[in-house]
Amino acid sequence: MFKKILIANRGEIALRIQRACRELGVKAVMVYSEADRDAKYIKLADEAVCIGPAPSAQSYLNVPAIISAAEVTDAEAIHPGYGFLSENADFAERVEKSGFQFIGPTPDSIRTMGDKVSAKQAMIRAGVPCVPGSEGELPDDPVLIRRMAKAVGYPVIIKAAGGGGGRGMRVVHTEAALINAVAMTKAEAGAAFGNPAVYMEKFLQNPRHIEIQILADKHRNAVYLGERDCSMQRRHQKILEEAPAPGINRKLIERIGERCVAACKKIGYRGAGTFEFLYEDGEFYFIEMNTRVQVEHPVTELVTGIDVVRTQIMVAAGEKLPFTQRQIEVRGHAIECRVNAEDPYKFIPSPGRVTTWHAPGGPGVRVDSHVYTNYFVPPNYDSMIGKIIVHGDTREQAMARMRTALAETVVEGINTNIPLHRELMVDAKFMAGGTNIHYLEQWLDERRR
Ligand code: MV4
Repeated sequence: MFKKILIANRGEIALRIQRACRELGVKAVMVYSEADRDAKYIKLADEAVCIGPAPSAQSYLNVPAIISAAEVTDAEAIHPGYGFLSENADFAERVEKSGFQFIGPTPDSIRTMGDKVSAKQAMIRAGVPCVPGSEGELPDDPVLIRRMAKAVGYPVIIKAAGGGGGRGMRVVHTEAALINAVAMTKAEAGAAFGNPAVYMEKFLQNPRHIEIQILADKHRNAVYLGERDCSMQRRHQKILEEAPAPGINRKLIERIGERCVAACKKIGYRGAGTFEFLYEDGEFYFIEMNTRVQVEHPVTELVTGIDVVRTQIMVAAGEKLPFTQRQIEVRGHAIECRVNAEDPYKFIPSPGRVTTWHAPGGPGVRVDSHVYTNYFVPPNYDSMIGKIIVHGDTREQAMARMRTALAETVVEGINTNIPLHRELMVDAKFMAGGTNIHYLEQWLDERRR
């Protein structure tokens, strides 16, 4: 096992990784920006190094500063968390070339999955079901593009190879709009991602967003840890996630999970990863793979009892996965509410001093947050300041526990979206389960009227 790990992130995930290090008897080095200097999780670290001013570009995205911090502290490995440099293949490569272990997949895997066209091609080859479409980059010839769209059937969606997570996509409903839409998406993709390549898919109108968590070691062992339902989102920002996904046939999940595991073995994937699928009319369609630990990993941890972050560190150190697929069971139900420092109705960010922080507790309640009374939420970063996660024997019990947890929670001094979660937890359609990716935005529209 490593003696010392550098954590190249901030906030709740930096604290989450630090806790995993402690449990493994590994020393944790934190890097921080000037905006995070006074945070308690920095003081809790074995060592801490300032890597620059508040703006991310000069601190949490500052590769030379992070590598130097690892050098001066004699860290052996770097955990990138999520966001920031976590899916940057060039960063992973620089980390390894500097003699450190990157806690994540190989730069090659990150690069393949970062390009959504090569990711899809890898999945098609590995037998993972994908959304019908161009099976590669679109050609320039408008005749071929029209022919392809006709074969796929309208509506279609044009997506940028360099995009992902909802960036660089355009829905096309008619042949008349097709060629212009392709040109526009290509131009935007070239400007935004430095890669004008686009591809085409059948546009699914009312899918759910279901993702499969996998873990793989350096010895070609891989397992899946069931699925998460992440359909409750607004503008591609998830606000609430749950596991398992309500109402989906377990045998179908097993079949898809096994495909994901086979794909991991085929491409030599290692570390934690997430296969994102759209689920519609009883079918799964792969869309993207994330090569990092995700915000919503705790719901998987609560239903499987497996520590995803601890396992990421163990497999990066070369250890074998300490469990087999047969030993993995999904037990009960877990729900996560993301706590954002923002107006619960207008969604404007609400940074500032937290004058009261009272976290909930009790059976089956977990809070992942770096916040405390008198913590200052800096205006420079994502508005998520923590997560309330609950587990119960059934979905009903999990929802009941979440209602109690949200009722106990007190955050003063800033606005948060907790009132929104309180309303959702008593919404009849959410409570029934199985709402699709459009439900939250529709619900918000109706509430505004
Ligand atoms: C789609 C789709 C419908 N059909 N692809 C948006 C984020 C990116 N990961 C992929 N996205 C979508 N791709 C096809 N072929 C609808 C979406 C989509 C979406 C997907 C997941 C969660 C929320 C979403 C919100 C709007 C659109």
